[in-house]
Amino acid sequence: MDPLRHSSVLAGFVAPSEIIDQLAQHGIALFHGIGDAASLIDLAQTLGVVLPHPDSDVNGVTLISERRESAGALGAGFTRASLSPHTDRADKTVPPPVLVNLCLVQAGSGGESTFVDGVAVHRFLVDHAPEALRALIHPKAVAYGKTHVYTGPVFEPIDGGRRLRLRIWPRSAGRYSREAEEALDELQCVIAAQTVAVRLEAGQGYVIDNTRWLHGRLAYAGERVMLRIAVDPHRGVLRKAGILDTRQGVSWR
Ligand SMILES: O=C(O)CCC(=O)C(=O)O
Ligand SMILES: [Fe+2]
Repeated sequence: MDPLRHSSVLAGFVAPSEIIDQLAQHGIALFHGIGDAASLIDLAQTLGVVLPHPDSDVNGVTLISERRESAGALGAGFTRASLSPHTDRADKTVPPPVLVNLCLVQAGSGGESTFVDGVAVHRFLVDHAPEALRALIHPKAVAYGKTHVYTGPVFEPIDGGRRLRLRIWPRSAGRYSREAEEALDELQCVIAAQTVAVRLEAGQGYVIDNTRWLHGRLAYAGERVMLRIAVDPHRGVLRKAGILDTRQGVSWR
């Protein structure tokens, strides 16, 4: 699928009141008009229940800026390096269904946010690399995590195959089956081809269905501050936006 298919949704920033409709159509919404953490919390609470995160403050807000110089084993979180498109907390039994990210300070150069529609990646693999997809859908395709290890598929078809749950982490953070390892080159090519970069300015941000869309950022120079809140959406929002109802492990449909 042509990544430009999403160019309209990824080119336009909507008001916070329009986010749920955008999510319903695309599984992603870029927004503008949020100036601080308190307003971001308000927005997150209209969408659902704020989820705690090991890196967040007591309100569930994680401040993303340069905290260390070099990338650790898990990639480039909290550095100025690029972060490849990924699923947040892919090692969890239930990764956060929705992410709300706001740009507070944009870098002088670089720092663009990157997005990849997992549905488009999946469709491409179905059409052009079915064997790679088979390996990635296998119940033992990948193991992520150190203490609570997730072992399972990278692409998880659910709801009778009509919906997908993605779990994609930086390559070095997973241990893969031999077949899945072989499929990763193909997967990374497709992800690269489908990646769209968007420069957010202060006060702009995005809401994504973390089970469908991958997100990342390009490397940057200078100061840059993002805020992130993970959300378990209210049922009404799930229904309207078509996001997976992870509380039951299946979608609402
Ligand atoms: O810096 C960003 O824009 C996103 C960071 C991110 O996705 C993460 O740390 O998981
Ligand atoms: Fe992330």
